[in-house]
Amino acid sequence: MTTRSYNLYRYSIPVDSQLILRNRFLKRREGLLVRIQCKDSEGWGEIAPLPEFSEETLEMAEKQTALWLKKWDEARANNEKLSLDGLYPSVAFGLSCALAELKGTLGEQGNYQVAPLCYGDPDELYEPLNKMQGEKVAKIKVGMYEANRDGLIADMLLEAIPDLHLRLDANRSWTPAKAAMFAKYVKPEHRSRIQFLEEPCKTRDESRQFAQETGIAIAWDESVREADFVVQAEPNVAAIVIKPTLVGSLQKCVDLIEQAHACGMKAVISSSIESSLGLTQLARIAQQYTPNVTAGLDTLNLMEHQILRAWQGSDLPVIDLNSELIEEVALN
Ligand code: OSB
Ligand code: MG
Repeated sequence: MTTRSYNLYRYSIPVDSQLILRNRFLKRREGLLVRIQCKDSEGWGEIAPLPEFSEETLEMAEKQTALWLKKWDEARANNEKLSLDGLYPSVAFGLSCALAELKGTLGEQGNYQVAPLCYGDPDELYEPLNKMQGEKVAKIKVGMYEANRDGLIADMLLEAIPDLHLRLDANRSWTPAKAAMFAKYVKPEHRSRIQFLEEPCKTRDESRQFAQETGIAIAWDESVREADFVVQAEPNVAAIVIKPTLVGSLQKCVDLIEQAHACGMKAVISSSIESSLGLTQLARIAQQYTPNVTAGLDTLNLMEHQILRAWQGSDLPVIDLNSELIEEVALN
């Protein structure tokens, strides 16, 4: 009989998420870390529902995780597998990562080259862009200020840095008129260097229309998580954005990636503001399944600490299980 064991921890670390989550404040990022062990191997996973994005709360996720772990332990007698079907996305994702580490199916190597994020001041981009090797790609959150200002900034950057490619993210904030205003300020000869603009408008049809009228490629992000979404090749749709914490198990993410590739689209692994533990796993997933695509994982610096594992090249302090910011969850 094999021996299985597990632990569950809850973390809470200060975060400045205002810029990413727009008007939705989040002062601390809270989540769960799960460790499972079997014989000599162990695996870790992060389960961190993102308030306002995830449907499950941390409490719901914690209860479900505790129950799953108990059943997983009970299944050890006959070395049974336990399905992840029906679990909340954050729970399925975290547990699937822990299982993948345990089984050794998640590669060690990560793709730590991320698209630097800019929230308003384009000058912030010059330094990280200068350090980038290979593809020079940055991401700007748009739709927070005037659409013409967003257009001017994008155009200016594309003009100033001739080998720059941009990703933009409007999070469905524009009316068709505002989206058109943005496009008006981006010179036609610069538009092909916009890799994609995530979800410009409130509806998918408005976004499609925008792309068709402006020649600016778009990407689906919020749409990917909607029940009626199917991955399909469409004119002007360059990519789908995959946020595993909001999507579900690693297998479900891999299925989406494969569907995107089969349609000739990019799949971009993206952060839901996980701690460095989850974020480094996302970098490994990106390396393994989307090796030639720069991932959207530039969110570590919103946090004051890293947890257990360090992001390559980051000098943010790393806290361990002895920290008062991490607490073991009592399970029975
Ligand atoms: O709008 O894509 C978003 C992070 C958390 C919640 C929503 C979003 C994000 C990001 C992550 O933008 C960074 C990225 O995708 O590059
Ligand atoms: Mg987005």
